[in-house]
Amino acid sequence: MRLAAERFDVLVIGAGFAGLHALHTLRGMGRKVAVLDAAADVGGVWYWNRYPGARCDVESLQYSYSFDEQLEQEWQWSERYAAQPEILRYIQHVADRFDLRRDLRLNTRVASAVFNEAGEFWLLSTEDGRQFAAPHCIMATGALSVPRLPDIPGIGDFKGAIHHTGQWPHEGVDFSGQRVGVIGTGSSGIQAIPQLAKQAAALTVFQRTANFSIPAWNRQLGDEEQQAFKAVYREHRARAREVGTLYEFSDKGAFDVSQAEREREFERRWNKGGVNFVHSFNDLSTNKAANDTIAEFVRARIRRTVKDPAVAESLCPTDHPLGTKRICVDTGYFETYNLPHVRLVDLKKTPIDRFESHGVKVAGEEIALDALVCATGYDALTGAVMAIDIRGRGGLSLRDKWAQGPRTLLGLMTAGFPNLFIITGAGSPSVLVNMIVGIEHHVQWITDCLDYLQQKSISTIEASVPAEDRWVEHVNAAANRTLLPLANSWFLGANIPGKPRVFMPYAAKIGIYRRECQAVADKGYEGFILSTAGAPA
Ligand code: NA7
Repeated sequence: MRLAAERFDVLVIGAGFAGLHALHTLRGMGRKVAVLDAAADVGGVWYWNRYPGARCDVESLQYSYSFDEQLEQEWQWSERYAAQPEILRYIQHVADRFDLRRDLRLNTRVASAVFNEAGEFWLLSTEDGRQFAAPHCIMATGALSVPRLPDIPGIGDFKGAIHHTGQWPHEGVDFSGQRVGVIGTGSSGIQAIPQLAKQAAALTVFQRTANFSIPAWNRQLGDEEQQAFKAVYREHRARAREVGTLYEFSDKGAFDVSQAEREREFERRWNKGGVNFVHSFNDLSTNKAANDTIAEFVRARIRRTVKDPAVAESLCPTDHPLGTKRICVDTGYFETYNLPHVRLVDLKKTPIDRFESHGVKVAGEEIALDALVCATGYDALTGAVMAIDIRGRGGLSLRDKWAQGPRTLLGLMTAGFPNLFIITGAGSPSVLVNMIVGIEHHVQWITDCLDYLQQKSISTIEASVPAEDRWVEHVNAAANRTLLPLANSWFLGANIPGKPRVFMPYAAKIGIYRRECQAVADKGYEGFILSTAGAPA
């Protein structure tokens, strides 16, 4: 059979942290790889998310690759939490340092991926009509990479500029003198709002759900502090493989201590800043009464910070336990509402009637706007995988298979789709842990697996249905042991109308998950069907 397609050993879709690491590792194994990405450069979400204030909420020294000790030592981070331009520079540096660019196919959007059963290869077709073929395909498409615009009546009539935080113009946007509206108060909105308020003449925030946010207390990273961390980088990395991000984990429950002691602990951690706050006690994510204590601490902080009591009340989250929507980390978010030109519209009290050509109508009032920022989030975890028309055995469509929610084995593969691997997808810890730790683990597992297949002359590997069913149940059970399913969050797909409500990430510690993945591999990929060329699966 003659193929017009370019042929490779492995195709990787996505040139973010996951795709580049997969390329580097596979190249080291002597595989011929191409990495396809719709963007014009590497970086994944860090390529697209250029909104003012975009910053990682995992500390820089941890939000970085661990696979190369020299890279780890030589790269200098400037801040405790790196801003988007610095993270993008880092990943561009990695691409250059390891000469990865020659295997990238940028400006290449994959439209379909079809498994050819007779030839046992994946055939990828791009939107501009090119084709690529390889026996193995890795989805490094990101968990938060398909932006979602709100479907609000009349929004198409609005004549001002509309910008989604996840598709920000590369040249930046000057809002000076403008009346700006922001929809969305998740991580992106909470980071962008204080920055937008610095420029806009008037800023109106349209809030559907009030969110918990912890101050970052971001600062410059001193040389000494950085060197001290780097001196024991191996120990830090080993620990991160167990726990994801290095927080101060408590061995006490919230009610093991007196109320005064509890408050002191919250206070101490609040003053240090960041997500560490959420780990003040070991039962905050499982015991609602314990969670109420930390939630009330944050609400008291909001009331203390925001001068207008009615605005403060609207900003106090009351409809979900703290941490059940992704916790936000901010710089001056709540303080922004004390500025005279910043207004909060609480959509729970006054919903948007409709957009009009020059603004928006809310409970009969017209609010004039020159520009609108949509910080309205993503079709999380499954969006990017399902954006591609993926066909497995017998022409089975992944979109059909996942119509009632994603089904995977270990988050890494899905039954009926041989040799198709997913990095940090649904059914793996994914967005619940430091993404780079998750990515490095998945790349290791997948590349070890490819090595094994080659050694044993196995041509296809795929999840078996019973093992997949057991894993889906296991993932559900893990979520149900926590408070996580209590919020209408994107973890559950609740932000997308019509998306089935299934808790998608695996809520166990990454150390536990790693051992589960390793045990499967050690038992010759138990739960997977392995077959040799031509043999029926
Ligand atoms: P998120 O966390 O999904 O936040 C989106 C926000 O937009 C959230 O406040 C939503 O309210 C709001 N939203 C979405 N649609 C609407 C409509 N139609 N009307 C009003 N408000 C709406 O996305 P982010 O980009 O902030 O963060 C995503 C992750 O990226 C973040 O956790 C980091 O990991 C990086 P809702 O809560 O659904 O009521």
